[in-house]
Amino acid sequence: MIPIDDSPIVRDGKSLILAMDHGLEHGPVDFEDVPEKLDPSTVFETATHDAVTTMAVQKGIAEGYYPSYEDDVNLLLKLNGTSNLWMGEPDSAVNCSVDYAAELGADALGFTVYGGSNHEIEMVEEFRDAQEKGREYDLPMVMWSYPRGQGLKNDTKPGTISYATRLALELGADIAKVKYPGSKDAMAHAVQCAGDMNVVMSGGSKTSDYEFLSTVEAVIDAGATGLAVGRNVWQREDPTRLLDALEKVIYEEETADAALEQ
Ligand code: FBP
Repeated sequence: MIPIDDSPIVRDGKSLILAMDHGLEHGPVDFEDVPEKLDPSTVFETATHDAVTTMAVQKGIAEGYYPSYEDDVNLLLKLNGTSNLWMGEPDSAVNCSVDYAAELGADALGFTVYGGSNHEIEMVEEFRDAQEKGREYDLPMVMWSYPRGQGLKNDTKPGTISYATRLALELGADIAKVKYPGSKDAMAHAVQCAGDMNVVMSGGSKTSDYEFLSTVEAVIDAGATGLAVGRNVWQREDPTRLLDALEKVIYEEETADAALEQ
């Protein structure tokens, strides 16, 4: 872990990572109700909101679209990814080098590790190479720490998520991105297991404004430092309204009720 409070992807100790790697991870299905969002520029526009500290994309999207937004958006380059077409044990192909991420203007790196998968050993070795190379560029490393595979059917049990944050700390991540373990207490334990490392919650599939903001409120109360969110923002008709509310809940630590009233 390196000090990241001065990193552009951190604002007042918190982060809101806008994720848009779903076209690879899930396929076009996530865009069925919002076909206009198939154009990555529309999501880069959303990422210019002050609440967003960085946008997470894969290499191809960065190459094609980031040059138009480099003055207004901080780039988090996701170095590995898998499509939903892959039917094997959870794994994630490294598709971008750290050198190339830096060349594209990355402010941070992202890497998925599926702890518990049959491929855990190789994934951790690949993470090692990326993490150590990232240090040469002073680029913070965000680990998508997602235990899954083999016997791990429920990947959001409290013990699993606490293990996910601890695993990220031990392997040298600077921010762990984990799923919500179902309660504020369970999230607080996961945060405790991460020591001084930042922990952010992964957004998940779209829910109502109130339900989502209430979960974010609980996560911030639990000591987490923000969110990495995709669908709950850009699948909305008005992402700006939700980002206005998220800004209040995350950075001003307001309640979901208060944030929605304004
Ligand atoms: P969402 O907020 O839409 O869940 O996005 C966060 C994210 O981690 C994306 O970066 C990624 O594409 C997706 O979730 C992967 O989720 P899963 O592997 O659970 O399908």
